[in-house]
Amino acid sequence: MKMTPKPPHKRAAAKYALAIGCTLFGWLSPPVEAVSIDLTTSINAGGEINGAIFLVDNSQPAGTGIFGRDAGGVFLRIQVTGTEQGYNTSANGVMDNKTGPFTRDLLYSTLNTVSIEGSLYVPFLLDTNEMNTVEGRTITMESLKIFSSTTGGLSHGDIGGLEGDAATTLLYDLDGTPDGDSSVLLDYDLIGRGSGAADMGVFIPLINFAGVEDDEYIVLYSSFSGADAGFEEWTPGAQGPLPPDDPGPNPLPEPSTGVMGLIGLMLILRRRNR
Ligand SMILES: [Ca+2]
Ligand SMILES: [Ca+2]
Ligand SMILES: [Ca+2]
Repeated sequence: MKMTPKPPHKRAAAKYALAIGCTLFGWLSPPVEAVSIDLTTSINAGGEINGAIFLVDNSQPAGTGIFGRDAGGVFLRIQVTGTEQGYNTSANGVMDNKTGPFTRDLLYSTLNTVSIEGSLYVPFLLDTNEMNTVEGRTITMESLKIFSSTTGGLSHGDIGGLEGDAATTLLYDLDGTPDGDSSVLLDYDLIGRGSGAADMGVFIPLINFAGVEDDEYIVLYSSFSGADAGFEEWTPGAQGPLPPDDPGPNPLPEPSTGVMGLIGLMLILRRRNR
């Protein structure tokens, strides 16, 4: 439908009304708090955004082909200097993906679950590769969107195309509600092993995947700022149940409640990814 442009005085009045409306809305509604998790401070750092848990991980070795081998291996590699983005697909030349066998479609049936304090989560691990300098070593994950898709080999060149594809359903959004525009700051070498060790474990509530069929694909889109050096790569995490639901053959001390108590979980993940 073609819109008839408003005369200038009506446009100004409309803008004025919009400004007043926005001000009133700002007074009446609580501000949407952006969450920024800093995983560079210690190996015990962690936090929660829109229900997902983000923790420092030190799984190793994390070299491509070894990283996450027990859980299906690397499914996405992204590499550009500055701002970079990509999502896993078996199509070539998409966004800032590195093409090749390590960027590929991922079937939902191949993913694992872990139990954290009585709730099930789908785990993913990220390994970043950055410059070994004070300024270069950090990288910020600005976006993380996880979709199901009834078709594989998607080749949209922008995130709008991916979101708008009738085959995809958004399951998780780092920038969604209730937390709003959020981010996670990472250090490629927090534990001193560079790109040979993973950097972050991400745990998405299993309930977000409700209704996804085993033969559907899972599409993980992520974008980063402050990127340099080599590629960032994603792999599924290993299967649970894990502490505190299953103490395993080498019981760990009972974790305290809350995210900080989950470091024991990461120790188990590290063991299972060797
Ligand atoms: Ca960097
Ligand atoms: Ca964001
Ligand atoms: Ca990099």
